[in-house]
Amino acid sequence: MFHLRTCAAKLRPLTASQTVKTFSQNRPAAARTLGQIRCFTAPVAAEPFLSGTSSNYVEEMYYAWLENPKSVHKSWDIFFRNTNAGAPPGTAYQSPLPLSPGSLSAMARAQPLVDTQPNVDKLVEDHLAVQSLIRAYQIRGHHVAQLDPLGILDADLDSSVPADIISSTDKLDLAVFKERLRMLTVGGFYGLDESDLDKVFHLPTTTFIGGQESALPLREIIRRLEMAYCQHIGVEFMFINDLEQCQWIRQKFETPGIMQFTNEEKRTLLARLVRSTRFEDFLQRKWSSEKRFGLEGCEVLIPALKTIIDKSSENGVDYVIMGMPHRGRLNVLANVIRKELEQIFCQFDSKLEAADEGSGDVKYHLGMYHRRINRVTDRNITLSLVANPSHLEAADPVVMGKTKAEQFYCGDTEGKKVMSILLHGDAAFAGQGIVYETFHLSDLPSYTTHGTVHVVVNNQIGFTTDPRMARSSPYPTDVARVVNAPIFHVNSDDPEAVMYVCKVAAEWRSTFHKDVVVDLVCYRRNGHNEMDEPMFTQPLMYKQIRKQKPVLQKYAELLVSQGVVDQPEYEEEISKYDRICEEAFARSKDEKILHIKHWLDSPWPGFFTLDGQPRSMTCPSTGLTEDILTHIGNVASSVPVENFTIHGGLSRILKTRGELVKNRTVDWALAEYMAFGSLLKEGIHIRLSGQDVERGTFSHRHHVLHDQNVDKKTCIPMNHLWPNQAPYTVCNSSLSEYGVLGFELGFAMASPNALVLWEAQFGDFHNTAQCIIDQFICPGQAKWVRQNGIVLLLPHGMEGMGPEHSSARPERFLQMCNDDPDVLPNLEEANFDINQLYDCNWVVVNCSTPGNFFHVLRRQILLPFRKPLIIFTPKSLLRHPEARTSFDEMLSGTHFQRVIPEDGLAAKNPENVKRLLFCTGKVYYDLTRERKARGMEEQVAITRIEQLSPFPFDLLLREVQKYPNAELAWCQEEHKNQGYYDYVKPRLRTTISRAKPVWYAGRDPAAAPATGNKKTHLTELQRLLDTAFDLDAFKNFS
Ligand SMILES: Cc1ncc(C[n+]2csc(CCOP(=O)(O)OP(=O)(O)O)c2C)c(N)n1
Ligand SMILES: [Mg+2]
Repeated sequence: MFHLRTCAAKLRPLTASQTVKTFSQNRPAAARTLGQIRCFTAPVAAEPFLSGTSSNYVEEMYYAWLENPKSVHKSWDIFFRNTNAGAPPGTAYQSPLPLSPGSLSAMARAQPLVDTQPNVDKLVEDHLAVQSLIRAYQIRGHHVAQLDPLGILDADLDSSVPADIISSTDKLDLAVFKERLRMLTVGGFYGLDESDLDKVFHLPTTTFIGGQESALPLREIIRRLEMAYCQHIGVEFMFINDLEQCQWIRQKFETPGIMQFTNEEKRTLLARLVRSTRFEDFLQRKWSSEKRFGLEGCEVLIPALKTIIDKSSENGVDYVIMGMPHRGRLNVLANVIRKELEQIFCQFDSKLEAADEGSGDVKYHLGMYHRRINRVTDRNITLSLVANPSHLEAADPVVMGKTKAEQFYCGDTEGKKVMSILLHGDAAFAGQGIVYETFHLSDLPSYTTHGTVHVVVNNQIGFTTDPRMARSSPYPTDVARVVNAPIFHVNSDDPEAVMYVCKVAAEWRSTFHKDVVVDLVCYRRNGHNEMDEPMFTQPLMYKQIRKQKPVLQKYAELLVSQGVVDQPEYEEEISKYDRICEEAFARSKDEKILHIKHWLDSPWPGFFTLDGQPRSMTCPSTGLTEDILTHIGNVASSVPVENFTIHGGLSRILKTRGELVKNRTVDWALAEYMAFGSLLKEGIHIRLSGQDVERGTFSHRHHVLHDQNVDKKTCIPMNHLWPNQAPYTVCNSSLSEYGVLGFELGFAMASPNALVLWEAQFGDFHNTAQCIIDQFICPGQAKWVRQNGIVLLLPHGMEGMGPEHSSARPERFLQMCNDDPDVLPNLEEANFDINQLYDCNWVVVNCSTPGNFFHVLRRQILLPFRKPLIIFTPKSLLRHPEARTSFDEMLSGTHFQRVIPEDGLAAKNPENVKRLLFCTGKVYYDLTRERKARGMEEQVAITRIEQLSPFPFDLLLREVQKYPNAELAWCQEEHKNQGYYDYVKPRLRTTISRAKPVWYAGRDPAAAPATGNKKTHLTELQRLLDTAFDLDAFKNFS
């Protein structure tokens, strides 16, 4: 009631013309204006009919009237005018004029409600009831739509019909319908009567069912609503908080006769269904006992995707990046991407030899990249299917990231040229959290791809699990509601309905650049794979499926009956495609070698030689000239724009930076600046993404300056370094690791000429992105011959901060390195270090100096190939006065140091050294402090392993040989079962041909990464330092 009172009160102080202007100029401002108007003291109009649910409708009509007084029925026009003019309560309503006759033939039969002496209350209430009814269909019609081709399940897992819908659909026979109407009417929901069915009602502006008509008999209103919302399409959209978008959808589905197809379109659809169906049949005939995760039961997916692509191509898109799971993947490769059939068929040959290095992957995981002409639009189109692991939905953010990158590199700032399509299974879409995380990236400025079309192959089962046991939401697609994406559920046995929603989905994307979901409600004709027996677990469903006529047959019969095609023509289409398959099959037998390179989803033309090799096997110096270092340093310590006020604390930080530059030294933040800034100069785009990366979790970075006086006024000095420099993107991400790391990995796929970095807030948080690390980053090249140069910055270190935030879990990364701990490589080989890098699956480093961090970042790009780089980054070292590097170590000619040897007193007289301690990362500073305090600088040498993997066997052998009388020990601050020990020890032993033991100085094994007690932390640290410098510590073990 409050709502409506407000509405009525709002009417009072405005004249119609004034108000029309205010509201039509700027709708969003209306709320604010109204809020102020409510303060007027004029009494609230107390119209008897203005109550409860009616308020929304009156208000909606009121808005419509404000914009255009003619858009509402005359009676409402008068009412609003009277109310606005200050008519006392109860007198604003006047009997309207009769409707113009002949506007609709049905109306001739209709009883004119509006020209009889009005029972005002009844008249208004009936109109409101009709409006409520219309709205009920718009909101809940999809619950009644006939979505399940099998007719046994309810797509929303609920067989009841919403209480406010008068449905006469198949679910309800006429008797039930009448009873339902009676219940809703007699003193019931709407107060309408069966006799009202022939009365004519005015339609609100929020419906398009009238077409050219502005009023219809109630019977016709219900019929049209049912046609729009309760047939084979279920439209879910009324949760969208945007009137224009809702109107757009209503118009697309309500307009009478809007779903029309030309005969040509129907024939194309049939031909596409023929291909889709016969492809599956062909595979079944030839390889009946092979897993292929066929599409049977959802053959319509192929024409659906093609429709989305055709429509998007028509709207200007020329690059579509797709991600999809197992189901129907081969069919998509064959009939959407148009991979040569023989290349697909030869994959079934178990004797096929792999021509490329790596482990390869099963045929339904491989990616693909293909450029061709779209035959419908005659425009060029590039299609890329991203290779994916078995982990369902894991490829979603990767596809998004790649799409974003392709858009970025071609200057497509609105997503008009490049788009993505993601396919999903019903169980995975509902169950996997990454779907939600990916949706949350969809509208963020640095992550949006300006709309993705999602297609769900909703076969109403996941492996053997019934949806009623697999999800708590009505539909598997409910997750999409969080971003206000419209959801079009459609019965897959109605191919024309499917094509229609696909067209609308593509148009939606190109109109609003927002995500949209097409839910293909279908079935799975076979078991989960072709070997599985579905009757074990879904006996009734599968009995029905056995009876189900294939959609191709149904549609062909329909078109033959309509005279659109004739039977021989249809049969010829089938035999034509069968012949194509047979011929390709014959050719496939000639294929003896599998070139996984032919299945690359992201080729990097120009980066490699024509046969895919690196252009050299060397890496130039990663150093820079003094001028460049100084220039970057100066920009990094200044505000390079006028009239910009920064925070006082930040001024001090910049001043300190400036002093460092004057002294020709860098700290961690400055080293990173130098690396980024110099690469930008060389045309390398840099993208740093992660939670709070702009400032830096530890407040050391400050890559985005914020004006203290003007909201959202920022400055990124890194983008003010050089004329014609490459752009620098630094972006705080959503609080998701899985989604964002996947996204950045995808971004890094697009081009080798970009440094893409993801920083974890603390290193341990990477575990919520473990799937991306395990399935893509670590084995990506081995599985898919695809290189990727993504960099992971993982803050790591035991700082007494408790078990969380301490460990980036180096042991996990090291355990997944592919180098052999027991085999000493040929150290004499030319370019040993580069070859090692080329062979490894990823590079793992823990730099102890800012300078080395600078070099390794630059090396990442200067290498002639790409490998993922894992960097354990420090926390306390960011500000440690000793963790500084002089410009001298960064000048031209300098390199990344895989090992930093001892260079103090111990190195001067190596024969006197009793112990050679190896370590990595920040513990080095604890060790040198302790060594100094104990006066043991001549007895103990400390060598830092900066690049843990690939293991620097060559340099470490040199170190060991230098100190012939020293015993060897590995020292780490991490617990013994964690950190680097298990990785380093066997490799060190291999380096020295197991001639000596390698002792351990560090914390005991533990379940948690660190203690929660600061004092215990310090005690543990002291104990490990004691062991490291107690030259008798290992005597008893010898
Ligand atoms: C993350 C993950 N968990 C479990 C599996 C094992 N698995 C493979 S397919 C499948 C069922 C998928 O059902 P749905 O998403 O509905 O796709 P459908 O097979 O029905 O097309 C499961 C559980 C997997 N591949 N990935
Ligand atoms: Mg399924």
